[in-house]
Amino acid sequence: MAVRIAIIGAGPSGLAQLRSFEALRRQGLEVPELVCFEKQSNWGGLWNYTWRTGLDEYGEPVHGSMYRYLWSNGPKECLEFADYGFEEHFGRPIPSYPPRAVLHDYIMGRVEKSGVRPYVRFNTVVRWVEFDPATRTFAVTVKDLVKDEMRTEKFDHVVVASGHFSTPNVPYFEGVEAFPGRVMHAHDFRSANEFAGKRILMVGSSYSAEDIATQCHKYGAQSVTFSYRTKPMGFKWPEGFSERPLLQRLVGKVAHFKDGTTAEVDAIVLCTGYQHHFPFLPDELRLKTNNRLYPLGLYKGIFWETQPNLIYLGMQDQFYTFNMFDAQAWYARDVILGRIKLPSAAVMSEDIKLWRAREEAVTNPFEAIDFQSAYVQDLLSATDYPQLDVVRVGELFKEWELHKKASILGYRDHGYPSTLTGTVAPKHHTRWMDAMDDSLKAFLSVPTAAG
Ligand code: FAD
Ligand code: NA7
Repeated sequence: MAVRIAIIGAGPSGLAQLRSFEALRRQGLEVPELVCFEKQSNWGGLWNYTWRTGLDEYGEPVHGSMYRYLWSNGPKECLEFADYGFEEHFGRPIPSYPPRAVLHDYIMGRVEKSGVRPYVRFNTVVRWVEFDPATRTFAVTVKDLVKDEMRTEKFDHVVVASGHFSTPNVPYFEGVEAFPGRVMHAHDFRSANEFAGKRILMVGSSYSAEDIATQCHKYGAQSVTFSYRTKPMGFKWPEGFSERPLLQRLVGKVAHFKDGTTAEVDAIVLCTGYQHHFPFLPDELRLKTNNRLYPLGLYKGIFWETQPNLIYLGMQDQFYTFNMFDAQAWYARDVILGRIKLPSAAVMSEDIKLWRAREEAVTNPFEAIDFQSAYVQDLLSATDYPQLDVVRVGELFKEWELHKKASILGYRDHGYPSTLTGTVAPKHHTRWMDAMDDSLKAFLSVPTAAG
């Protein structure tokens, strides 16, 4: 019987896994049987924007956390696939910080051309996975949401590519239940328009807080008050922004902070991160971690230590995204095919400890970038994934950090060279702060002489 592989999720990570096998099939090699289960009606994962929040049309939790007017928060040159560049996809160089629809088009372009769509069973949610030590197979129970039918199938390997920025982490703050305005988590944020003219409190001090706040500012929010638990972000914020220590309680519309200061606010957005949430996995197979660069329990950040036929993709905190998922998927593919042999349990355990110690020694964002660059390079050096200049990508990430530090509203106006072609990205026709239309058409339109 052919080896069967279940892939859970058709976002960038799951698609990387499909693409990795397709690359071999194109070389005329035999590959295992692939079945990718995707609960949404289309692929793209978080990049497949949905207006829905809460539950979807089938009563399933909505996966999407992306919002309207979302623009890439890192240079596209840092996430470029080594086997499918932006210039190849768009037929010309494009600016470095595309809006969501443009990145979505790019991700989709590669898989549409690969012809892997028939492997994906859409509208099919994975409900449960169980490992049988006697047969060394996984029983995967899924629900076809359209037919409203459950069924169970056997697989030799399971690839968990279900993402980890979807199930919100929602802390409680005293008095929040009586707050007389909108309270939401970033997961449910869709449109900045509703906050025009409002005074917003953002709890959290990471990417979501920074990006949702600057976006609300762009679309007319009156003021933004951030509340941090560990440390402030420290960017040069525009007028009307302030950073305060942790929120202690709410009294009516007034927020009280740890330093004794207060602020009256009209709405609250909890930018307090996400949970690694796998309701379809039993305890002995389930990754339990916070959002970090090197979660424990995964050899090479991929293989479940106690049952390596269970594979996790994209579970790390992410500087690198699409090309890191590729690096992981190519490595996982080669292990599945026996091209790479996994070492003994003791060696795997030691290796995990070493990487974790390296991660724990990281003290600043530059070192964090170096750490993830080293991790990606380690994976790439073992497979035939096309040449990716990880050293250069790392340098670009550092330039990006400096550009953010210099101007949090202006960093997206910079252009960087592609590490594949060397072409420096052209400037966008409109500064990010003035670019209100985030459509693919507007982004790719050639500016008029007047424009
Ligand atoms: P996801 O994209 O989350 O895809 C997981 C897929 O699994 C989904 O399609 C989901 O429907 C499916 N799934 C989940 N559970 C099940 C189940 N039980 N059964 C079947 N299917 C299931 N990255 C960047 O590179 N640049 C950015 O600008 C950027 N911005 C971001 C902004 C936001 C608000 C967020 C939340 C993330 C952002 N990211 C960004 C990071 C993002 O994590 C990655 O770009 C990428 O989407 C991760 O891919 P993934 O396939 O691992 O997970
Ligand atoms: P992150 O990057 O995981 O950050 C979560 C933030 O939430 C971080 O600042 C945390 O503070 C904060 N947090 C978590 N729990 C609490 C509580 N209980 N109280 C106060 N603050 C809290 O998630 P993001 O959503 O910002 O980013 C996720 C992805 O979305 C990212 O890849 C982006 O590209 C888009 P801490 O620093 O731990 O004290």
